Amino acid sequence: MKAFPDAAFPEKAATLERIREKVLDGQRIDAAEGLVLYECADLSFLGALANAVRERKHRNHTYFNRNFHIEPTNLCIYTCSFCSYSRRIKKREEGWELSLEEMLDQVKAFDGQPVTEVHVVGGVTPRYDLDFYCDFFKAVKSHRPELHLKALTPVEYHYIFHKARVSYEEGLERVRDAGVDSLPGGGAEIFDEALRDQIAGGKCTSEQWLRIHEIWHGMGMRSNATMLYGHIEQYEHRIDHMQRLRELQDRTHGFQTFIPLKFRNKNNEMAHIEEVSLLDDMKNFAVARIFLDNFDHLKAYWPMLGRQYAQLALSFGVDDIDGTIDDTTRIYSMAGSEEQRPSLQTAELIHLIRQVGRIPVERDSLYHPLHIYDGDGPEPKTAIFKDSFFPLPVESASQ
Ligand code: V47
Ligand code: SF4
Repeated sequence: MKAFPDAAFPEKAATLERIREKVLDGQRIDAAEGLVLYECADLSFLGALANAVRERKHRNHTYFNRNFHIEPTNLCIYTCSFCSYSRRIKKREEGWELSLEEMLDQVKAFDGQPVTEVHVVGGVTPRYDLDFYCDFFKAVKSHRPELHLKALTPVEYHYIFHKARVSYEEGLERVRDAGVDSLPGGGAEIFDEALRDQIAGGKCTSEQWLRIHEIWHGMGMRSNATMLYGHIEQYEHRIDHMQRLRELQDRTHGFQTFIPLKFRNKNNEMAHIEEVSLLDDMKNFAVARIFLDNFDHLKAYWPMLGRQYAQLALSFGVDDIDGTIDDTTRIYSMAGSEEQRPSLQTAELIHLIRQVGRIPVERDSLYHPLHIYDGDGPEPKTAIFKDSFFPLPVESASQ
């Protein structure tokens, strides 16, 4: 990646100073300035600026939740070259494809445990259609109505709506009525059309991904957004990706959190591409925090990054490290993550956050605080009253 030429040092310093003043003043930076941050700013500058933005929004609070995943199948009609998880339909014997009852059994396995969210994501297979998923969502809700259902990405929705010959609007209304509470951020990969074709050809386009989220937000619903980075893209593609998200967020305000996902290179067709360094990961979090001024939250997904790197990310703009997971996802262990059986007890998550001087806040899936662990002990200290159930105010959350 290009570095700023030495001869231009005074110009570089002046540009960075201008960006710093803008950001501290609460002004938005543009795409060219975002690129300058990637290309020229050193890590200490980025960390300090991103942390200032993060602390303005959330002070010292750091969010986590209690969740688990269901991955209904790893069979997939698509062949994304970064994917270590999917098995082609042709190699059916190497994959799994759960029945509705088996999926429901996975939900029931958490009966009596204080989880608040189930995240459903997997491959795209002809066996699962709109009716199948709606029946599953209804079954989950009738079994455990309060469990937040964060389910399926525009990749799956585009496919099942097309097959059912319904519009995005009608399809999304049907899944909402069946019980889906929010959409996870997956399937975004990288929006640049040429690159997307190269690494994720055939699945929903960038425009379709954004359109499905826009319609969902228009229904008053919330979703997340991801970006797969550290493969064949350049910094300008990352900025382009975040700019498209920022523009949509200006119109809808429906995204809750941005989750950069580091490309992991084991067991996939892109295994020859070296993974980016930890420094690039931290730089990426920081630039995202500074650039995406209209996103409330920035998440470091610890099963992908590893728990110590997730801790470090809390100094580079991150305010959320996702959840307990309980060893229910395979996507990252199959791609080479150090976290081979990702699972953390609530006490461990609290310890991870406290160890780096932050205050753990257990949240629900819409970022309402459930418990604030602002004492020293294992129990929450500040009580949250259910009848004043509101998110900690952004930009002025109290410590
Ligand atoms: O879209 C697949 C990524 C995503 C690899 O919304 C890979 O809270 C890196 O979106 N290296 C699915 N990444 C997971 C996802 C997600 C995860 C956690 C939280 C949320 C949320 C969403 O996983 C895919 C793809 O971008 N992925 N293979 C790989 N080898
Ligand atoms: Fe299928 Fe998703 Fe893997 Fe692509 S990333 S091959 S859509 S499971």
